[in-house]
Amino acid sequence: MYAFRSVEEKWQKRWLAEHSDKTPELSTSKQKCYVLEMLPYPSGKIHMGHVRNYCIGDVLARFKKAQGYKVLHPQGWDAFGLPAENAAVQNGIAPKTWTERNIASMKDTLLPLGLSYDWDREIATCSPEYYGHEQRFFIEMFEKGLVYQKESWVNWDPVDCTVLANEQVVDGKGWRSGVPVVKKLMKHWCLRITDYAEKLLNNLERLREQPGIAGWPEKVLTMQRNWIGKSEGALVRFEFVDISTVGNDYHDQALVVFTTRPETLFGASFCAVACDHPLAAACAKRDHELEQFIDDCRKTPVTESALSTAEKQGYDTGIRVKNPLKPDQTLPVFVANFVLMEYGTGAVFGCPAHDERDFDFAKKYALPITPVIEGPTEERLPYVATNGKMIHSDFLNDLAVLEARAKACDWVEQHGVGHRKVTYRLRDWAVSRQRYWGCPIPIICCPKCGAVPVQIEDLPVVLPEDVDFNEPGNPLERHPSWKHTKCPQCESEAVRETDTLDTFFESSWYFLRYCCPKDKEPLNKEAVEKWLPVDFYIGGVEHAVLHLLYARFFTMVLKDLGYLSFEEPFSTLLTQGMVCHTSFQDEKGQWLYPSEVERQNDGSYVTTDGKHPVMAVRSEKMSKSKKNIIDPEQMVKTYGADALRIFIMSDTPYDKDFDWNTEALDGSWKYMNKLWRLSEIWSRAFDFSGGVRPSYSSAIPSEDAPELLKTAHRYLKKITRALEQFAFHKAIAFHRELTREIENSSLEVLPVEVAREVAYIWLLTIAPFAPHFACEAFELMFRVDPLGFMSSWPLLREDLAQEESVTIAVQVNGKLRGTVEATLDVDQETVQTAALALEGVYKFTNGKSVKRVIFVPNKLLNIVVV
Ligand code: ANZ
Ligand code: ZN
Repeated sequence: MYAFRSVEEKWQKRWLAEHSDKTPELSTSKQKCYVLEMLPYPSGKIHMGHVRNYCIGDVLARFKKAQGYKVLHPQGWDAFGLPAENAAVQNGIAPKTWTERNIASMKDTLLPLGLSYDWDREIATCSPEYYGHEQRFFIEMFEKGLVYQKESWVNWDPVDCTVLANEQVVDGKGWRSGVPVVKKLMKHWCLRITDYAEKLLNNLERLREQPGIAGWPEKVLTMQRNWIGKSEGALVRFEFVDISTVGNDYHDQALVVFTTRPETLFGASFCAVACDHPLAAACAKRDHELEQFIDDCRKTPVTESALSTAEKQGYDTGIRVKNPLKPDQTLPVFVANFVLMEYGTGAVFGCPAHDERDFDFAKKYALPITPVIEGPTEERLPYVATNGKMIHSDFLNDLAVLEARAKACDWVEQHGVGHRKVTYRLRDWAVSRQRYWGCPIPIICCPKCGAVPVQIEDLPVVLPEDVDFNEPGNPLERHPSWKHTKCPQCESEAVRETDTLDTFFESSWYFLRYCCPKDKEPLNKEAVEKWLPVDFYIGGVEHAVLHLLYARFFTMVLKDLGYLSFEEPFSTLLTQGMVCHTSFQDEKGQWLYPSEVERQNDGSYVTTDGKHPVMAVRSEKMSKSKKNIIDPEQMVKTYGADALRIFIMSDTPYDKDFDWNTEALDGSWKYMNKLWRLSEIWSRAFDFSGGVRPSYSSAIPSEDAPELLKTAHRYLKKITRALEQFAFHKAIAFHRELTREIENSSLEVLPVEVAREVAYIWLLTIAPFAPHFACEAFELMFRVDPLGFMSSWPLLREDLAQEESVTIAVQVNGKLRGTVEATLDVDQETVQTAALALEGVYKFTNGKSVKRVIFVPNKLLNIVVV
């Protein structure tokens, strides 16, 4: 039996003691490879999702290192955040102590996995040595006008007592607390991410796949694009019919709306403003009922997705405006709950015939519905498509929609009633949190000078440790001395800002700090320029907009502040799928841990004491609440790290959801045993002491090469290609095939030189997945210290790797039209693609539709067309 416990411990000790994973010096950025997994929040325990994430990163890091790249592969802790504070409230442990304890225990479960991190570069974002630098960035952004303070309605989480970014509101509920969010007026600090909207959008093009760079998944690019939400349209002025009805509290002669459909102006039948619009506020002063209506609106959720499903509500202010294109038409102005203050101008005109929402609204409030686009006759209203020609629209009549749009824009511009305008859905980033366990915002509020940044030499503004959590709210507010200080400008008594930064601030630049984790300066430009961009960034798709957009924005800002010279921090993004497991419930609907459940012969489940039936509910993402979790620590103890690593990378492509199955893990454990047995047999059969690296049998011409040598090179080629395409599951499947071939070959006839080469390939191709085993077996077979050899990849002899080839006849409707050369056992898809590209075949299939394809493996492909 393979003694994985002692083997894994032995090599982990040596790797640590000898700093095997120390980052090499980089003289140029040639042949560098920066592999990074998203840094974890130190919740206390590693879960299987982490394991999957880190295994992907580790296999890539080890593979690239073996290929001769200089690899940076760091790890750290996203250590600020609410749970630490909650623990302080519930258990009386100081957030710092709680966090440090969790980091220590998580590291204890990470180390046994044999991950090749350079721990010398470890970062914990809650240490002043880290966050002091971001306070400096904050000040520099403040000085550049990228930071401002604003009073506005915010999303307030009543349980966590904190402001949430729009992104942190999911279906109208706080992303952590899960309770409905309310609106609250508050002063807070914002970052002008909207200044970078255009660049954030345009650069997405560069993140697409390019030769040699896999790029970002299309779905993530789309999510970012939608999040930025660029809309091209126009601002249009609607003059008030009677300015005296508006009163003195509103200072414009007109209501300005944003529209993407100015061509529909002739179909306008009302205008509407958001409940926070100044016009609404002005009217509410004189109209108590409206005031009540506005109050009710504020209680309803503020996100767009929540609004799109909420019942449309409006209140007629009594104010009338003129349609600029049709001056005798007057339109009522409503306050409506579906208009967002933060988008466009917070005011719209409604065209019910061509917009769902406006249509519903018009029906409800009995407003006219005038079609201005003639769609296909069978189309009913509202007709939202844009094909068709304009009707009932004066000078726009008979034009196509897009032509009419341009003409309407020209018209409003020429008549001084509006102009073209681009709007973004993206909002500025509200970074203030009324929380203790975060990076203090380095601002001092002076009664004379206002908000004044802390002097750079006074940084870091250190979070005090002597705080109490016996009352709700922010303990920094109540601290007896911390916030009292002097104004750096006029020396008056002043107070510190007690808000701390959103924790996304820390994760927006940590990947840069890994290049120079101990530097006195925030960033060492030379080091950062050499290592960045991150070549492979690996994490969950749940970060597609939040973290990844902020990190891109931060990089652009740091470029503009002179810290670096590139804009995009991550070249290739790998988003891993979730780790799922069956969830179990007993008769009473209580969730049960998999360890409390036993499977019976007939496939049904009972509790382990056999007394109660159990229902297997479904396979879903492992989560504490459903108890469908498997503890990685336990799995490593029972099966070993290598078996777990191989298992979690097997069968399922890395970006697809993975179904946990402990029996299959047992299969990986058996594979480890098989590998070990084979190593022992070989070490007895051959004496490789004459040298380690194979001489690459240059002496053996390919005709004379033994079959097993050819097989080994064939698999080396396949495994290398699979790894390069992140098809980790295929790489493992190929290795299993290679092992089978080796088992089935007779050792007596194998010359030692050939055996050496086969063994070398066999061990090194599994090493990224099972590094402990690879070291142990290498030592056993080659009788040398393996450490130096683990960072090498076997040299491929192309001539030996040639697959046996076949000629496949290609027919169209049964007539021979060409042939395709391919490797033995090639799949149908490959042949078909090649066949359809043949000129002789194209001639007979072009313009026809393929009815059926008949494929006889290794022989024939017949395409039937009509
Ligand atoms: C008139 C119109 C007629 C519109 C029509 C649509 C269809 P996107 O494309 O998502 O940018 N709008 C503008 N500001 C708004 C706000 N603050 N809150 C809610 N809705 C707002 O959407 C732009 C359209 O959304 C604009 O074009 C406006 O309605 C509405 F047949 O103007 B439209
Ligand atoms: Zn002052």
